[in-house]
Amino acid sequence: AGVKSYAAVDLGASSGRVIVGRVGPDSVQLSEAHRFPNRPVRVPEGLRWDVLALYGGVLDGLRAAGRVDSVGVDGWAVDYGLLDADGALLGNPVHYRDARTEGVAEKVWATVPAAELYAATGIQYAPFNTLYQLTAARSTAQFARARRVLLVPDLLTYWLTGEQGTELTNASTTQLIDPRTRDWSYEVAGRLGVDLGLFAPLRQPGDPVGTLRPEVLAETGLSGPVPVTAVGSHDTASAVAAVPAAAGERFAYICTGTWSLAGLELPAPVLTDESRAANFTNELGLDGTVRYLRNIMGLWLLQECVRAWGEPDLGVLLRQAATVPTLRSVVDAGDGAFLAPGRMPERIAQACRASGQPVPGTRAEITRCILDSLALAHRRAVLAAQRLADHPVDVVHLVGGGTRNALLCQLTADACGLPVVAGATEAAALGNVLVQARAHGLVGDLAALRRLLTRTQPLTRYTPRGDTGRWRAAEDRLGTR
Ligand code: ADP
Ligand code: LRH
Repeated sequence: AGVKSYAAVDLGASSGRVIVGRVGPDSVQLSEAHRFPNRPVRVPEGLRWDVLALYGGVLDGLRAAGRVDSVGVDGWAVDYGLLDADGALLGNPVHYRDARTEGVAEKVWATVPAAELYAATGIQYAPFNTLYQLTAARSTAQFARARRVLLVPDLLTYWLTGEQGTELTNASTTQLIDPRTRDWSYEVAGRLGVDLGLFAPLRQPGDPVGTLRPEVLAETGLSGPVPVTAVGSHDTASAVAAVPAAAGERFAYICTGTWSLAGLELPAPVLTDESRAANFTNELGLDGTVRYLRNIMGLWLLQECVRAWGEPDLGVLLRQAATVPTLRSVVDAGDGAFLAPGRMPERIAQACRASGQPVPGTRAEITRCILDSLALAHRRAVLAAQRLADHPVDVVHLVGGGTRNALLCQLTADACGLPVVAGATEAAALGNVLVQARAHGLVGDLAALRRLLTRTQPLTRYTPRGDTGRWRAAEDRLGTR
């Protein structure tokens, strides 16, 4: 009794999924209705998302999910589709790993210096921030016809409901939002000639969006009305909402999937120049919180190697990697040089050679190098965030697909010298579901939501082993300390 069902559409860079969450006063249960690959496609004009295939996957997922009380959509950040005056999509959304933004930031900084941009938006430099993508797009014929910009989760929400909006947590990744006012940065947009009228009005997680269109009901076999609710539509915002932190716990989090997003939840942004130099970002979270974090290349490094090797079994690979000695060689997993797809094993070997370390030869050695490097980057980010925000922590929460990698969890505990609590694996979907449940009156504030998680979610604890001195020495080897 009192149990309701919510469908979370969660679009990750490596797969999309529709997950049904059943939420009661003292229970949360997730079940996967459908998972589908998210395969970018390279066409002559560059790297594109196959957004129609993703939408097809969403419809299949809703059909498999069956009757639900509401639907919410989250996905990866920064990317968008352009609509013409009729509301029709103008071409496939450009992938954030596409090369079109090379050298664009420097042009933007000639008008608004990087330091001013950071002070105004709190967003770290990444070549793919929406601001730089829009700047790169400006001279194209496609952009000339564009009347609307919809971020990817907002685009799918539009197709499901016919309603257009710009959800705030994901809007913060455009680098056009002021994290203090949590509204558009009219000044930055004005100075850079960005037409904010291209964006649909802002909406907040928990806002009602509308209902599934009749055509969507017909295609999925659902009977209406089915409400659609805005969630933290940035997948990382939803994932951080689902960090199972205990009341009063001083915690850092790391969302480990295609990316590792490592940092803190803060009540206010940190906009100092030191923070900018350390490349920390201030993305917006639920209920007035700030996600103060650093982007680390993440399991992308491993995904790309596995792809290059013809998709060998991941479990076997990780077991072999566990037998390779720790910290033989490490690369800087924060290095933007690893952003583009292709030839990853060679690029990793080359980085080890260039820094005078043993060159990993076997697949197991390369895998181990990646996991050690990720753990080391996690350590750097967790230490730096505490210092820059003057916010000490006692525990690190790991969430996302990487929690299924026990070696990575243990190495992260070892490197940070802190206990690691791993879970939930599908954190973004969980946060998505719980924000919908909350909008429908089933859960209280963020703290209540997390209390529910600590009581109901399976968590695994990792205790740090040995001496963090070895990890400090590895940082020195890389020159990244
Ligand atoms: P995203 O949301 O960015 O698509 P996920 O959070 O789904 O990413 O995480 C995907 C990653 O999780 C994969 O790259 C892989 O390294 C890891 N992973 C998935 N399944 C397993 C598994 N069975 N064992 C170890 N690692 C896994
Ligand atoms: C993770 C993520 C991350 C962004 C990146 C583009 O899926 O949303 O938070 O920085 O994709």
